[in-house]
Amino acid sequence: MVADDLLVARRDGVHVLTLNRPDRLNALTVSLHAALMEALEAAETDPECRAILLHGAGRGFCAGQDLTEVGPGADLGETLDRRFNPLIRKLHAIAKPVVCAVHGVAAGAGANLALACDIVLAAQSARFLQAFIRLGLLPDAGGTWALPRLAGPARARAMAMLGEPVEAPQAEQWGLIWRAVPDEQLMREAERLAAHLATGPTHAMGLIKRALDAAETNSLDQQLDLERDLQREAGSTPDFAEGVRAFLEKRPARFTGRAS
Ligand code: T3D
Repeated sequence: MVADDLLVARRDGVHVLTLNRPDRLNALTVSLHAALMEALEAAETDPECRAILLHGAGRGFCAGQDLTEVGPGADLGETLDRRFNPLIRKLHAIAKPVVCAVHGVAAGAGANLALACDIVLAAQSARFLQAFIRLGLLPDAGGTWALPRLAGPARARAMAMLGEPVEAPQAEQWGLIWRAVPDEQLMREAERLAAHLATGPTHAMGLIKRALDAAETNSLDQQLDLERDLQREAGSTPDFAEGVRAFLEKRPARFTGRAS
């Protein structure tokens, strides 16, 4: 593994992960995949880590799969099975909020990597590009799942079939991302947001992720039952007790993020 492909900084409860192959627009290699997965697993198990911030070094977020590592004859299904799919599953399963800060271009699986994060901020000049069709491919890394859910089926089809860039303000308007912010404010905003999330009731945030993901396939009845079960769990945390106490005492809550 080339360790410098991914920079990891830990501060104030936040693990900041920086994709660091700027000369290749942070395209994902086998080595970068391994480093990213390792860093996410470390963040997941570190009790001090209460939020993750993902972004890219250089002039763009990520150009997707490194195309020098795949080519005609390669079994693309295997690359997905071994690398992209576990990565996307991990981002959904990790019981901590993941913020993504996108600047420049997020292309191919790089765009869908961003869309798998919980809260996506983008610089106003950033663009999201389902570049796959230019290669004769369909969106992967969860793209065909996320795009219709976030932006709606009509936009998903056009994005996938035309492969045209979607500018960040448009992405915000469509609901693909949380917010587009002035370029010079992106990292400050993303760090502020991650730091804020890191002081929140972390266990409840993990439960929110579970509930919202399950809602994609559950009936209303199933979802109501799930909310009951998860709310019972949230209601047994010290953070719920603290939240109520803080409300009654008219002061900000001091959450620990702990489950018990
Ligand atoms: O199983 C599987 O593996 C299938 C999985 C597929 C997942 C995918 O992600 S498929 C989609 C892969 N990504 C792309 O098709 C995007 C390719 N890149 C581009 O179309 C353009 O680079 C961008 C539109 C993203 C940005 O354009 P621009 O003009 O701002 O930058 P550039 O000059 O094209 O790129 C800068 C350098 O990065 C350049 O290298 P050079 O010429 O300076 O030596 C370029 O070759 C390199 N680069 C950019 N993207 C990739 C890349 N190198 C390898 N792989 C890339 N994906």
